[in-house]
Amino acid sequence: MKRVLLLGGTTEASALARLLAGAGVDAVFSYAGRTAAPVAQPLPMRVGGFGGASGLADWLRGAGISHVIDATHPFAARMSRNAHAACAALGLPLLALQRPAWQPGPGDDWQPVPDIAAAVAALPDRPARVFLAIGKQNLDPFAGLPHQWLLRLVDAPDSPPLPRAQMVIARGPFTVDGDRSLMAAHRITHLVAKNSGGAGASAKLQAARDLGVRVVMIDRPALPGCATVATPAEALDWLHLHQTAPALRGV
Ligand code: 3Y8
Ligand code: NAP
Repeated sequence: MKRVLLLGGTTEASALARLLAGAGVDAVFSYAGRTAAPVAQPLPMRVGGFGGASGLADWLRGAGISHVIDATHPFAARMSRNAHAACAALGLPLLALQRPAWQPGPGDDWQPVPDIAAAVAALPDRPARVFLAIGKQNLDPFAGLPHQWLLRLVDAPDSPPLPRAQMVIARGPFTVDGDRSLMAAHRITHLVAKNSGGAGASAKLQAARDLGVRVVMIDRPALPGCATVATPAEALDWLHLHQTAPALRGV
C-alpha cells in the first residue's frame, strides 16, 4: 500500500494535499514549524525538523513511507538535500514539486543577484526606501545599510529586526492591488525578493512594474537533481504511475 510523506510549506503543497485527501491517498503533511500557526491541511500533519538526513531516514522507515514528495519552497535547500539523501539511502521514490522561476517581462527593471550577500551589495549607497520581502530568516546581512525598510513577516517579531524598519505582519498569498497600495504608501524605491516562483508571492512584482520600482531578484540555490514536476496534478499522476504493487482489480 502507498504511504506518502508530503514536505509542505507552499501554495502548491497545500493544493496537492487537497488532491491527495480527495483521492483517499494515505499521506502525511509535514511542516518545519517555522510559523506560530501554519495553515491547517486536509491530511494528518506533523510539525518540526526530523533531525537531519539520518533523522529523516529513521522517520521514513518508522512511518512505513513508500513515496516522498518534496513540495517545499525553492529556498528550502537544506530540506530538499536531506530528502534526496534519505530517499537515496532507503531506495525510496522521491518527486520534487517545484514551480518554475519567475522571468522578467516588458517593463520590468530587475537586477538578478546570486544570493543574499549580492543583494546587500546591489542596493544603492545613498539612503533608499526598500521593501525587503524575503521574510525573517535572512535580514541580518542588511543591518548595516542606511535605508528605510519595509518588512513583511508572517509572525510579529519580539523586537524590530532592523533599524528604521516598518513591519507588515501578513501571510500570503497577496494581491497586486494590495501590494501596489502598500508600496505606493511607503514610497518604495527598491524591492528585494527571492525568486520563489508561483502565484503566492508574485503580486509584488506586478506592483513593482506598475510603479517603476527597481527589483533586486535573488536567484534560487542549487538543488540536487531528481524527478521534478511543476503542478500538483502532475504530482498525483507520478504517484499513480509509481504504484508499489499492481492494483488488484476485482473481476
Ligand atoms: C511555515 C505556512 C499556503 C502556503 C503559502 C508560496 C506562497 C504565501 C509568499 C512576500 C513574500 C517568504 C515567506 C512567503 C510566501 C506562500 C506560502 C509563501 C514569502 C508560509 C508557511 C510557513 C512559511 C515559512 C516562511 C519563511 C519565510 C517565507 C514569508 C503557514 C506562510 C518571504 C518567502 O517568520 C518566519 O520565520 C518565516 C519564514 C521560511 C522566508 C524566510 O526566510 O523568512 N516562508 N511561510 C512553513 C513550515 O513551517 O514548514 O504558516 O501556513 C507558507 C507560504 N509562504 O499553504 O498557502 O507558496 O510561496 N513565505 C519568499 O517566497 O520570498 C513572503 O512577503 O511577498
Ligand atoms: P530549510 O532551510 O531548507 O530547512 C532547515 C531545516 O528545517 C531542515 O533541515 C529541516 O530540519 C527543517 N524543515 C524544513 N522544511 C521542513 C518540512 N516541510 N518539514 C519538516 N522539517 C522541515 O527550510 P526553510 O527555508 O527554513 O523553510 C522551512 C519551511 O518553510 C519549509 O516547509 C518551506 O517549504 C517553507 N517555506 C520556506 C520559504 C523560504 O523562503 N525559505 C518560503 C515559503 C515557505 P531537520 O534537518 O531537523 O530535519
